[in-house]
Amino acid sequence: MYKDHRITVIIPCLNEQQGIELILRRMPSYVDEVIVVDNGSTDHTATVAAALGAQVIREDVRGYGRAYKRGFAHATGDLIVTLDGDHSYPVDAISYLLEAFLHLRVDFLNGSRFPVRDSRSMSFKHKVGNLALSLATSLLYFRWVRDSQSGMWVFRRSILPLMNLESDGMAFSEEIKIEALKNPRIQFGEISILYSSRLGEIKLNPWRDGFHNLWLLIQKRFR
Ligand SMILES: Nc1nc2c(ncn2[C@@H]2O[C@H](COP(=O)(O)OP(=O)(O)O)[C@@H](O)[C@H]2O)c(=O)[nH]1
Ligand SMILES: [Mg+2]
Repeated sequence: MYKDHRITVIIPCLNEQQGIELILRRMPSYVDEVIVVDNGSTDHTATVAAALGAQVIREDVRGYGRAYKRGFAHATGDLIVTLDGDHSYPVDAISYLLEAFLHLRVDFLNGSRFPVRDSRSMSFKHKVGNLALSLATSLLYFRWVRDSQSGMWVFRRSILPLMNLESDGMAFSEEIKIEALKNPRIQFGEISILYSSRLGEIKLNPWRDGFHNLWLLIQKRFR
């Protein structure tokens, strides 16, 4: 419990045995529930996560968005915190995010990786892609968003029924933010977090996922 709120942390993982171990070892004790959604990792992700106290849920259909939707269905906390299993997002900043979330009285708080402080954490290509997609989101939805592709968010579980989450892949990250941004019943906020280099192998395909995400932004806007 964090200040009377039950906390669920959800982590989608595909072959992240190194990262998930570090994350779970650093998980703050006030977190009530940690859900790792595994899509058939072929390494020791599932056993490591279970041994370190996470609830491991198996999702058979591949995909980042698919994994999150499965995790959401199992979550019981009042507030949900998300992050990647690659140890690139700051586990130590969960209390900072929760504190900001409560202080700002928002329903959805996005952790922005910008400005990037550790230049090794994001390649030039990824930086340009992330900023271009964030700019496109801002222009299409008339709302300034610094990092539409961030994987670390805090939100009230009670807003889930207000959002229409269709994407099963990497575009899920921007979709959930768009759904939060454009809904007048959901207060959206964003604060900066420290992003660092990932452990293990990247699952994102920059060109394919980048253009797919741009297409989704446009489609959702004009539908
Ligand atoms: N369960 C599950 N997790 C996935 C899948 N694809 C990616 N992930 C996880 O989602 C997170 C984000 O992927 P990552 O490769 O770090 O992409 P990036 O952070 O956008 O560069 C990582 O924890 C991955 O292990 C998938 O198909 N299923
Ligand atoms: Mg990552």
